[in-house]
Amino acid sequence: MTNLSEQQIKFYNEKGYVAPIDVLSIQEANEIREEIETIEKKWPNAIEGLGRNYVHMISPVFNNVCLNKKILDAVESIIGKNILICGTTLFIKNANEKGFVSFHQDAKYIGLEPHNWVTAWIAVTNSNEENGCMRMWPGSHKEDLKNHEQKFDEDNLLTRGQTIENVPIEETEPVILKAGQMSLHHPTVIHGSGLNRSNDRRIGFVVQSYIGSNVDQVLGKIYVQKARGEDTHKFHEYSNVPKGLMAKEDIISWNKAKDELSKIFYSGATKKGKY
Ligand SMILES: O=C(O)CCC(=O)C(=O)O
Repeated sequence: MTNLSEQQIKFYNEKGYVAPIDVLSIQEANEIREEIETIEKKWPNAIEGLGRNYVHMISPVFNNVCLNKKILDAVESIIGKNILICGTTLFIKNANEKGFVSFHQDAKYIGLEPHNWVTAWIAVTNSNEENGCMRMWPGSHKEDLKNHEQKFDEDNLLTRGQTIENVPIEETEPVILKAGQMSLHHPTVIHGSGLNRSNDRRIGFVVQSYIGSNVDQVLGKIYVQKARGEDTHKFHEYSNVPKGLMAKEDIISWNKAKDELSKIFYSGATKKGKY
């Protein structure tokens, strides 16, 4: 078993995240990057904007990562044995672009209740302070949801540019990962990330999120896949398991799932962003 150790669970409970956790080999991480770059070449723009979501529905490579035993063992230590995959997102920061992620709490606009869920950020490339790794405000998950300003900045990788103001950077901790490692973070921990100042891309494949089977979606409809255990509550419809890379029938289901997700992301918002 590769469950989290007692020490790692204590760290997560105290800080709202835990890292680094070794889950993939460098070859497996490179295979994900190759899959991304193959899609980008053959289907330009397909995995940009809203298309960066639910990519496990159109590629067996991404889907298999979501079902990785080491990842699921670690996730089980936090949310228990009945685990569903409710979404995936590619967070890509290209070299020489101005992408950043403002400080926010995932639970603010995502509609997943109760908070028996955890986000797995899997490093496809190294992720460090130079290329804009995530920074966590340790212990912030113990507080209530904060006010977020909806800024819709052009370079913000978040849907609405949702921003918690006045986070003391000096109190935040960088989540430094090598390709193939992952971090797990809590639905209410305050986190964000800065610019990529390196000459290469920074890529995170993010399972957003693994949810316990007792977690409902209160803002709309999501498509899930069973990862482990039993679906005790049967709240959600199931997504397809991809038949191949960009298979025709998978693309139809993918488009439907992304449209529903967009309704959740912009529920109550005055306008839509590019994701
Ligand atoms: O990739 C990033 O820099 C931020 C990702 C993020 O906010 C998340 O996974 O919740």
